[in-house]
Amino acid sequence: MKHILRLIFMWCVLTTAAQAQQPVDTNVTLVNGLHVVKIKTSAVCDMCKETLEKAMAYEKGVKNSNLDVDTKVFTVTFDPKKTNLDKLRLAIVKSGYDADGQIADEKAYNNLHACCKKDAKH
Ligand SMILES: [Cu+2]
Repeated sequence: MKHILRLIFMWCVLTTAAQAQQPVDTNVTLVNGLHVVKIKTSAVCDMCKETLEKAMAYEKGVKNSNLDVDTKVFTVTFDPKKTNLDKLRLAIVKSGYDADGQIADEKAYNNLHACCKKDAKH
């Protein structure tokens, strides 16, 4: 009986550990130990693309980033040991763009070029 309890205990520890390795967010996929995340932004043009990709290049732990202007989806590859989704979203918000549900920092947004505003006509 003691033996069985021990086995159950071990199984619990192992499954919990395995789950901890998996990304919690459904938007995240795991590729070679790196996390690839898709963040919905409020980017509207190529200038936004440049701004956001540059901002990501300065972010610690970010390996690669690509913004699709048509879909406004920002794909970021990062090292989960060095950064996380919240930090990436914060960096986007601070650049003046919405990130998923989070609204852009007002000051940064006001500093954006006119063509980069959410309601800009293209
Ligand atoms: Cu723009």
